[in-house]
Amino acid sequence: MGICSVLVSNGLSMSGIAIKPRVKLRANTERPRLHKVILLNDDYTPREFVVTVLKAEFRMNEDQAYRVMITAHKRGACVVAVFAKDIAETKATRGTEAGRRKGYPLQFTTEPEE
Ligand code: TYC
Repeated sequence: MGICSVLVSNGLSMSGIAIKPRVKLRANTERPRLHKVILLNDDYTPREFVVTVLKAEFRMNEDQAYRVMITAHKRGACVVAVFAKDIAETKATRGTEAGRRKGYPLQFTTEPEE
């Protein structure tokens, strides 16, 4: 057999002759995108309960939580905060479940930032 072109871990071919990689590797410099946690309005969840959940899950004080709640109430939705994807998803799930446990349709969603 002639020179084998299979790459092995030391960057040499099986015959021990150095071979040029076929593809250019992309520099791994892109940071993972942050994800927004978004609070959605509904007609049933009590305002004070929304404030309580925001304080508990997002470490907000009363004023911050009230402002986010009232913005979602008036506009339909409000960005609560941004996190790494897995943290955003966990927080959104926990917030939604807190409402569900009380029988409320409260919902938090996530979406990637640009
Ligand atoms: N709209 C609700 C009410 O009038 C209160 C509310 C605010 C619910 C924000 C959800 O994300 C929300 N009781």
